[in-house]
Amino acid sequence: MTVTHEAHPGHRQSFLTRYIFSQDHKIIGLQYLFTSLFMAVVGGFLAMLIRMQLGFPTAKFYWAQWLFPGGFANNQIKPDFYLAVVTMHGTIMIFFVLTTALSGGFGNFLIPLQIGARDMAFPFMNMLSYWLYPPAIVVLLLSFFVSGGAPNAGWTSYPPLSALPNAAPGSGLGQTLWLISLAILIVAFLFGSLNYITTILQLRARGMSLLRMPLTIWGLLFTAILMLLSFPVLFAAAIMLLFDRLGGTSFFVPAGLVVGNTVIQHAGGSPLLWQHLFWFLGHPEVYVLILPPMGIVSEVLATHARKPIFGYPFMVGSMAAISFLSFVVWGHHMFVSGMHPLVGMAFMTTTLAIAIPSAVKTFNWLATLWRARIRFTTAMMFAIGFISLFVTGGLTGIFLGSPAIDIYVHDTYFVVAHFHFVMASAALFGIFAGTYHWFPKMFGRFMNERLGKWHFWLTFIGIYLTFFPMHFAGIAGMMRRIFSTGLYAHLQGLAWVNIFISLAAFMLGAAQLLFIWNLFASLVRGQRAPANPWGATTLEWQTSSPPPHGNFPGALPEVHRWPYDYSVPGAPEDFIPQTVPVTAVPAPVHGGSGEGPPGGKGQ
Ligand code: HEM
Ligand SMILES: [Cu+2]
Repeated sequence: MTVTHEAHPGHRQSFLTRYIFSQDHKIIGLQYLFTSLFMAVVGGFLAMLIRMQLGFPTAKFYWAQWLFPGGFANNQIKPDFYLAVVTMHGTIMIFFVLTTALSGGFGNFLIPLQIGARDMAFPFMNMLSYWLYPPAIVVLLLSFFVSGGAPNAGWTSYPPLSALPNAAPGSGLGQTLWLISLAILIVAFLFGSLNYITTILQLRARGMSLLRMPLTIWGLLFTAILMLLSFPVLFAAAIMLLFDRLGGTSFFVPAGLVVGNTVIQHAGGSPLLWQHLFWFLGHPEVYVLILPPMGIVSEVLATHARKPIFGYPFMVGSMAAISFLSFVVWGHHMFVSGMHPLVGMAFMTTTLAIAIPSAVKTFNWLATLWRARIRFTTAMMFAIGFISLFVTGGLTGIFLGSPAIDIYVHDTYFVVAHFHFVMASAALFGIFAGTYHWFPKMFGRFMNERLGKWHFWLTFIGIYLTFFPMHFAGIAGMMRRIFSTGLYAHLQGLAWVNIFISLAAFMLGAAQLLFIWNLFASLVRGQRAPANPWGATTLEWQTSSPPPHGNFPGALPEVHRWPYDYSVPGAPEDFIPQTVPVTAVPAPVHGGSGEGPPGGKGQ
């Protein structure tokens, strides 16, 4: 801890304030990352349970019954417990793994380092943000152990299943805990996003103009804005639903609803209102999961291709366009809810418009790779893999965005295939690319590249083998959230497809153990990494690995150029750090170095 740092002078640091209740953004980032990893293991385990049931519906799983006595009967999974597992898997993966790892983990670790600040704008609030996350986890996982068990209503929690405590076993206390857990986590997200936005806008180092910011920072900034504008809507909706369940209000439950033989005492609410409120968050949320990876991948591609990112202003502009559009497309999740066809047309138009900025980004990534001297590091392979997954999943998004097709494949495995490619797997690849790339900065050691390559190929192939056949199962009519294909005549022929998918999923799951092993082994035994092992230009690589408390020893860095001066003709090395004054190296041929993104023929 060599500190000349003004941010919080003269403080003592015990183990408790240094590693547990730390206000250092780097520690908080790592806390978020490791907690997310723990939740990824839980969520991944639930995915394996799902695939066990769908692939081998008649097999008996003795150990699983031992683990979840209430969820199994005669060593076979109970239908309502299956629904609970699907619900918890989706909820955990989206909110407790991807959102927390990307914004909480990478956002915290990278923002101050990449913009040249000592810490976040509000370090105490940052600590509070992290420390709301474990209680949210405890409340969520508690639902497995209360009477009725975990919620059955899916990660989307549609009423009336989520509103009437007697609708299904998990609609009782389990659903209440789900809502409380989400409400706690949303407060954590709001603390975080306020911090990220303020820090990026206010604490940039001298010379770090907006258009000299690394694309990772742009991705995290847009994400934080989306979170700040959309999560309060889910927060409000969750509180309203809690009132419906506990306080006798009727926001979401219609009048005259009959369950069994009883008329439910509710007056005049609308289940559709929940769908609108949920998806007003839900769609931006999937961009919350994909914008940071878009930034991370851009950065990893440029660094390991030793080339400037192609079309930097268009990369920023397309992120802005995607962010804006994400607020006006939510109706594409509700095409079959009885909406007027004209409204459906409007939502279709906005939805398909997203293809334009997405294609701009894809072409720019490919152009960055074009004729590059690519270094095939593990980080680079995951970044390239991201492009593949994003395109594969994005293409089916164009199908689903058209009501005529969506009405047919809605709520089938076609949708499950779509979102596992474009959101789940792509975002995961962003996390992997970022982890292999920044691990040396976080811990001063490399991850093992050999294991990394194995991890990449098994994961990449595993994902295609697992999720691609789901398209066909969906077109053949296999409904999502269905507990067994054996129950319906028209699905009998799909048994072998599901066996295939399950075996692939087990391989995919096992491959992640390689990653976990690599991660922890490298922490203690990894080869030592220097300050700037990849020859990268951005500020975090200009300080030691790991960076000291306060990030930069001595004065804060000063920024003189954009972040992508790779292979500048005439320069002594194939990269020029952002801190190097423009006059210190020959003027680049493509002009513009130091003036933000170059236009001109170099691009
Ligand atoms: C090993 C990797 C994974 C496998 C094998 C897997 C498998 C599955 C399966 C079979 C379903 C049930 C689909 C249904 O019946 O509707 C499902 C649902 C879901 N998965 Fe995954 N998944 C994996 C990873 C992920 C990840 C990383 C995410 C992160 C976003 C994710 C998000 C979801 C969501 C949101 C649902 C919907 C839950 C619901 O219907 O409420 N999955 N997954
Ligand atoms: Cu959407």
